[in-house]
Amino acid sequence: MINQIKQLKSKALEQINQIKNKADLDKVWRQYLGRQNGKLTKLLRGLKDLSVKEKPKVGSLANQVKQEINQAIDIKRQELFSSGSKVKSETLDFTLPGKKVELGHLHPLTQGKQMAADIFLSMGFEILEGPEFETDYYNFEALNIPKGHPSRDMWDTFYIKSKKGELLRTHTSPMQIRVMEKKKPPLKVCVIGKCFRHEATDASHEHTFYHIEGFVVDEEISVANLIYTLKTFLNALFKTEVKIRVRPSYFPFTEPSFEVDFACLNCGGKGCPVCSQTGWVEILGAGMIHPEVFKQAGYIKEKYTGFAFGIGLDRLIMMKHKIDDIRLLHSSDLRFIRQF
Ligand code: FA5
Repeated sequence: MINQIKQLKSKALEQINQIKNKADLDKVWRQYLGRQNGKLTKLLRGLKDLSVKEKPKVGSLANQVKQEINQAIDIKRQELFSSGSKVKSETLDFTLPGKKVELGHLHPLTQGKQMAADIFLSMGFEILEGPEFETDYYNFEALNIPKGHPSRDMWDTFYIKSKKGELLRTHTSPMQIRVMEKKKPPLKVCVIGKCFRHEATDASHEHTFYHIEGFVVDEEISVANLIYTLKTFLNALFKTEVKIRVRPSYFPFTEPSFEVDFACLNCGGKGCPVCSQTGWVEILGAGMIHPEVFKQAGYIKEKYTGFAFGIGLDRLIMMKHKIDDIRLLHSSDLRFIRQF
């Protein structure tokens, strides 16, 4: 039996050596080591009939040969599939066309940010961004919104448990104080940045959105300057005379305060989910800067006047592109984004 095993080994190794393709390699493996009819497998099955003395000797030789055949097959397989292989089925066709690399483009909100910045720059504004991670002081207190003030509910946000009471800013208005603390008038500032709110989202409300804050501080600034600035900006952005309406409103940091609505371009004023069936979409809050805000910033009493506004950029972009749900803007859905 020992001779039989040795002969089988040399035959198998010789066969493996001459193999040129994978199919033959599999065939040889089945021929010698196959579970049913493999030649070596069958020999191993006969071990049980040997004497107790012969069994260990023959058994260990047979196992050693099995390993050697397996090893030779593995080496051959690597040889056949390595880069230098001449196997026809595995060669590369370098004449095939390559994979097309798609060019991306800026997200509609980024395009909107850049357009807004360009327009305000052309009107002589300085463009800033400000921190998204704010303190309670700048987001509320310094803007005449003390603890317990009912308007805090409207600007509810995401709070961080810390001694300073940090939070994700609900608007860009904190930048009014931050800038005024550092600079004296005349000021002409535009802040474009992300805001966050603890919001039940719907077609026109998101928990994360952008504000364009503008403020001008000097002597003798009036509501007329505010309305003119807003109309000039909106006409430039939409490249046409836009229809807006100005309503009296309330903000603790402006007096008087206004809200400005846009005639809904999604439904043409007929009523839809975007405009809550009213035909109008609120796009910004504005007003004359409250004396209390000037006081917090350390400005001389009654020397300066100024206006401020906070525009919802996402809603502007919705109007510009007739987008019927604000949530699409942050959805990362390429089918949506590729349209712009
Ligand atoms: C403010 O945040 C004030 N800071 C605006 C302001 C600035 C007033 C300066 C006076 C002076 P308001 O909460 O209304 O105001 O938000 C301003 C605009 O942001 C809204 O008119 C709307 O266009 C947009 N906006 C508000 N909440 C959301 C929301 N959840 N999702 C999308 N846009 C929103």
